[in-house]
Amino acid sequence: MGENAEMTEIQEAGLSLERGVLVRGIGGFYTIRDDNHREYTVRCKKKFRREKISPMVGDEVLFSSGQGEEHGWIEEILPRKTECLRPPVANVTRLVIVIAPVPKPDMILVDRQISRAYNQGMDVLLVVTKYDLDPELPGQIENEYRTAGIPVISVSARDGTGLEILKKALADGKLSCFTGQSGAGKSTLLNALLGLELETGDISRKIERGKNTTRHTELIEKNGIRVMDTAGFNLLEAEKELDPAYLKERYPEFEPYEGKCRFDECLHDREPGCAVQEAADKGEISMERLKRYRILLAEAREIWRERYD
Ligand SMILES: Nc1nc2c(ncn2[C@@H]2O[C@H](COP(=O)(O)OP(=O)(O)OP(=O)(O)O)[C@@H](O)[C@H]2O)c(=O)[nH]1
Ligand SMILES: [Mg+2]
Ligand SMILES: [Zn+2]
Repeated sequence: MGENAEMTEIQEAGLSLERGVLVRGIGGFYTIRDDNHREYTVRCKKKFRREKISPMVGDEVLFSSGQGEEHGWIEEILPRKTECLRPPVANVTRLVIVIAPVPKPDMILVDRQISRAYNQGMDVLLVVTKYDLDPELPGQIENEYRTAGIPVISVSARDGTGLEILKKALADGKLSCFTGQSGAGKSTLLNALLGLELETGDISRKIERGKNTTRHTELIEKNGIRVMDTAGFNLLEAEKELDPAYLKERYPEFEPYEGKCRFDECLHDREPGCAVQEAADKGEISMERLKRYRILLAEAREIWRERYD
């Protein structure tokens, strides 16, 4: 109702609004792409700041395109299907976590991102890249995530391994977001996949400068694929707001054992008679994942205590 009333107001003011998706935002200017792949540079109305909403890459918006030299404005941000703060993106329906042998993968970070993706109702795809450097890593990752039902695709931007398989997996209409550590090879992989010229950088230089090569999120639409490139992580950084009691629900591989632990309230954190622990002991689920789950659980409990006790 409120939205409709506002729409009419805007229409009565004689503005004709167009619809598009926010593909980039730099220095207070946003680039909107319409259905015909035309791009417009616009600014954002102050009312959003008052409402504490900031436009994010991936947002579907209604905008005025501006005239001549005058830039247009974002007038409305349409309701978001999903929302992520790190990286700040909207409407992503598949999180693609890129893992490489170098820099050494931080699997806690990976599990944290998986948990957050599930929390938003996103799909997860693990992409293990730089196959040319280490053909063993994909198998290890696959072992850890098989019982969670999380698909793993192994690729190399260098020699082309797996690129066709990945392309096919991405071309299903979902909005994918590439994330992962800085230097994992996200931009290089997107260049190889889609024939782009995104900036890429040497790992040693990244570490020296402590900086990402990719600094701005970018939404790319090409060959039926909709995908975002984002700046990678350098540190363990995340939103740690999860309720500890719900963390286990983000682990699909625990599901078959729910209700089978001695205690109804079992959080699978070394309680006696824990069916999840037994499953890990028998190798039915990944012990590594369970260990990392307990680290994230301790973290969630800590945050919970700080906030509510
Ligand atoms: N051997 C090998 N090197 C790769 C491959 N893919 C990327 N690289 C190298 O990895 C380094 C980092 O690549 P980028 O694409 O800039 O990494 P990124 O994940 O986009 O990094 P940020 O933008 O900082 O988050 C570059 O030196 C690439 O040449 C690959 O498949 N094999
Ligand atoms: Mg990059
Ligand atoms: Zn248990």
